[in-house]
Amino acid sequence: MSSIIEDLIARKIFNNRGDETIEVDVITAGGFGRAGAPAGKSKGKAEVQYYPQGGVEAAVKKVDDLIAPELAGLNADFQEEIDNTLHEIDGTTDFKNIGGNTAFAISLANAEAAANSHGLLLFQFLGGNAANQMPFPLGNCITGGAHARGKSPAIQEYLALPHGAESFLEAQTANIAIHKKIGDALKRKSTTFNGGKSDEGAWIGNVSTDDAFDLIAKACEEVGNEMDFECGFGIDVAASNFWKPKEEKYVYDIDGVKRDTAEQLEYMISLVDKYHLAYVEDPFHEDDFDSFAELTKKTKNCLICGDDLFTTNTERLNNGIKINAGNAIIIKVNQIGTLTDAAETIETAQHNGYVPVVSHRSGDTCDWHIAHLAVAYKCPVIKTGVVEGSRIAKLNELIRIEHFLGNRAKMADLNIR
Ligand code: 2PG
Ligand code: MG
Repeated sequence: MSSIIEDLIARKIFNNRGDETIEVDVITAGGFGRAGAPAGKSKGKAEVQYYPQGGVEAAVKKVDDLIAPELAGLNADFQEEIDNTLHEIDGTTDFKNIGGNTAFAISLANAEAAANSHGLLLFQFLGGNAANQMPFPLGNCITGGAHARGKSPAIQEYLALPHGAESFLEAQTANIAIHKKIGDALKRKSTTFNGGKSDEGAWIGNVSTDDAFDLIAKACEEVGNEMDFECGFGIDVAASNFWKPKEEKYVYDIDGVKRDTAEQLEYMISLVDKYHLAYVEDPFHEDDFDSFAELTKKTKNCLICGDDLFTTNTERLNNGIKINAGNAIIIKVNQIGTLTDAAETIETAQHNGYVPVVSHRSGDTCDWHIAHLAVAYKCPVIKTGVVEGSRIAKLNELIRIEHFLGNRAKMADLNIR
């Protein structure tokens, strides 16, 4: 039995922000897996707790003293059993005791160890022979909000989505060209632009919200013409971060504008119309399911995606499904803790016609597992930046998967034309 777990080894490493994070190795009789946990900066309040009291060091100790002895002897092939055991050891609903990031690292390392024990790549092990569909890369080009320092748009991310591409490599090539063009345009536009980028590798420009829209719209159009396929784009508004509950207004500081809920809805509709947006994430604060439903009803050919709204949580997703709040969901495994939980959310989404968008975190490592999850679980979109080491690790892994699949690889169906 080559998948029997022999040991778990945990350590403290660092993410791209220089913050401490946990990495876990799972060693089976015939294989090995390793995963490092990411971290969000604009977090949803319904996310699980990342670490127990005492932080990463306490988490490492819990793996050594508590979790490794429990998991040793179990079969890594049975992911659900491993993940259920993590829930049992923790005993809370939000991984307060062992930490959601501890669970994440163990869960992903376990899946990889199982795959490796069978001599398979992770996407093959999880998705079987049917896993041959490549996701479209949704790549952050201009940043604002909680991801920028200094003056910048309130909207957190302006994201390229080259949905006319015929291969992943072609799509990522387009995103790189769009990102480069925007950098050049920012340099021409502003004498104070110094090439600064966010943790995710997106440009930080001291530009108005409208200017940022015009910059990405123009770059996408030019690259679309050059490459001869459609390059759309969208936004992650991350609206919880600039919703002021006392005033009940969304505050767009850089533009000197405040919008109440009705005005925010009208504004989002006008943006979708004006720029033919293909994607809008978190346009309202994380508890406003009703406005999500309104926007979904009033727009066409656009993914209305919940991130902080759903936090990869099946229960929250089901609340949304009841009233058609959104038609897409961000999947961040560390929002919920384990692979089994995230897979259940993906299944619920797909069953109800929601598009699952697998995503990185702004604080991340060179861990590449989400590339495999996107292919294994047939997620049509992956949101993982355009450039920067932690992003490139995942994007290049997708290029490798596509290469490995050869002529069996095909792009996902994404009907947002
Ligand atoms: C988001 C993410 C990733 P964070 O809001 O979608 O871009 O940011 O990881 O900071 O939550
Ligand atoms: Mg988001």
